[in-house]
Amino acid sequence: MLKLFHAPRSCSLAAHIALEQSGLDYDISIVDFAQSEQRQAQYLKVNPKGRVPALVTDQGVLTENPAILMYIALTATAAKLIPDNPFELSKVLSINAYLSSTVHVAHAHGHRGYRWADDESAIESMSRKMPENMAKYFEQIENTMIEGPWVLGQTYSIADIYLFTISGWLKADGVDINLLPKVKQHREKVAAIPAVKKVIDAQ
Ligand SMILES: N[C@@H](CCC(=O)N[C@@H](CS)C(=O)NCC(=O)O)C(=O)O
Repeated sequence: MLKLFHAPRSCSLAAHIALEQSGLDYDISIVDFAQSEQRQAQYLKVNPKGRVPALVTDQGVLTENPAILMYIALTATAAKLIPDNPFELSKVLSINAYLSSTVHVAHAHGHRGYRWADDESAIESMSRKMPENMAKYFEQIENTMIEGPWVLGQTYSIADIYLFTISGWLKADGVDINLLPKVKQHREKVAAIPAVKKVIDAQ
């Protein structure tokens, strides 16, 4: 059985939703950030990066959201979480790479600037710029990445799951979602999916 190492309200929500929608058998193991469990030896044996998500499979451990989401989608073909068409599938990868490498990193500058700098004023400066960067990147998403109603138009995919997860941080990041009508509508539509509701309620 698959086992997801997950921290509530973190980016590992995406893998939790994908697992719930996949129909695969899975188990959740909570990593308690309040106790810094992600940095303790027991968890570092699972994921030496000290981050969630980590997905334990019968072939080994997978880390990184885009890889985990793709694994779930490719394993649970009946759930149709990725398109068959190569161009459309590559668009899913493109959006998920953008979310992971650009948007998530910009968000992390808000509270985890110590990853990139030691200097207090540099950390403070990164944190100050975070809302502006998140607003800029989400404007790109609003204008170029949501065909509507789903990211790929009529085809729901793991790009919707990942976008939903990261757009859930906008309020706390100081970005007004009302200025992003497509993103807002997308959030509402994903949130209404019963499997998503179930996962959110469980958080
Ligand atoms: N590139 C990684 C980022 C994972 C990541 O940064 N996860 C955060 C939660 S959203 C984390 O585990 N933070 C714990 C920490 O920094 O100590 C991915 O997409 O999976």
